[in-house]
Amino acid sequence: MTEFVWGAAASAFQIEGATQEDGRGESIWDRFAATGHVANGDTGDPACDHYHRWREDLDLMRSLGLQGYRFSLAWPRIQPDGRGLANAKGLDFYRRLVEGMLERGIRPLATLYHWDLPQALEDGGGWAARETAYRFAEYAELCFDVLGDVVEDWITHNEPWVTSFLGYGTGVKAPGIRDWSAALAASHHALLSHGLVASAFRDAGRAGRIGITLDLTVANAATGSEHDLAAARRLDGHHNRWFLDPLVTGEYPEDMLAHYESRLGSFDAVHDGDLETIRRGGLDFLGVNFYRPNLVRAASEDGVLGLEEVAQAAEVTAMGWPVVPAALTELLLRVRRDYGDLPILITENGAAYDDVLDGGSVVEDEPRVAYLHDHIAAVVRAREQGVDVRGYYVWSLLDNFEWEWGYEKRFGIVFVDFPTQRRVFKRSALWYRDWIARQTNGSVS
Ligand code: IFM
Repeated sequence: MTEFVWGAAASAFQIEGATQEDGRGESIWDRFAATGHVANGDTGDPACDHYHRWREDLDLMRSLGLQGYRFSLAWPRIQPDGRGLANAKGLDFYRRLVEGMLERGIRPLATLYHWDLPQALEDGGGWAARETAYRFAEYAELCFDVLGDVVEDWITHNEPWVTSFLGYGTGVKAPGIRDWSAALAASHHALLSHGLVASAFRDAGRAGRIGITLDLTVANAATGSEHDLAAARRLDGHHNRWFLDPLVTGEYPEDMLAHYESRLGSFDAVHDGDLETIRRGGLDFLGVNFYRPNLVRAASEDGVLGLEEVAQAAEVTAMGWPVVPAALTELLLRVRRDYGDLPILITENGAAYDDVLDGGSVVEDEPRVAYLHDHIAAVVRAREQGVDVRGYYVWSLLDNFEWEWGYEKRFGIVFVDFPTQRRVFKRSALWYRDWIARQTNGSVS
């Protein structure tokens, strides 16, 4: 991972479709969609039908000159019930996919968990149950055994903040549970599972690198009042430090432990040795997903965090997320200042807009071109100031299943006409292709 990699990212559930093929088991997102929690009744089928069209999609990547592709493995394809012997057909699919990348000169970056927990494990408590961390370690070994010779770079979790706090706290994402104590336990078990997997990876002397991807934010206070500043600090603690601190220093942040305990009672998910396991697992690199900063003020109504979001003076994307590229530079500098000189990959960055296929050969998406241009410039500025950023993966290659929003939100640089599955380049894909072509020898200008 010495040269800078320009790539694109996607995840299994969001693009593959074929949810009932070749022995795949049910995931929590299949169940969440089937029980009416996704806009327009959308489900994981057909998504981008990538399970059948992966060759065409890899060809698209090659034609754009992408150097890397971040994809995820669907745990329920590999262990339909989340435990026991591997389903060979599931692993074969990913083996073919990775070999296809290598044949096209595209470097694979594999994520082991991007939110599609086997439903059978959820039935046993999901991430709120400690057992799931051990099942995850078992699943990871199956993946390493079969793909370890062709994949060098591994990510254990994508956005454990979302897995735990949105999946088990606010319940807006699968499995849709609203129990903050369960969410806290889930966050710990996700981190523990990272520690177990990364330590085992190194102890076994496996070749390659292993890290985790966090969705980090810049938490700003709406005013300079003591209460609002404290609210911003809490959001930073909740969203960023709760994950970064144990991974880097082996401790949860004291202020957040005290805060959660004051609101939720004792936090007893942590067993002796867990924090050392998490720290020892450590990071060969840190994956950073960045979309937007948050502006908050203190609010007593929110039972747990005691804060609320305030609108920012910035343009917004189709998700309503403010566009503030300078915050990405600020975030990267902050990570280096507080956590040291970690190799960093920007494993996701991008924006949803209401793109329209109007019969032309290219879908015009100037706002996305501007978003990518300005955020890449923000990464370049951080690099110029010494942050060790080694790659950038645009989210996302294709329009896809945007979780509880279904197919309504389009993040792709390639438009997908879902009824026909036709792929059409957006202007941003061509802009990104040209940007990559202008970078020579892996350098970033
Ligand atoms: O689509 C998601 C992705 O799965 C995880 N990070 C944020 C993206 C946009 O919401």
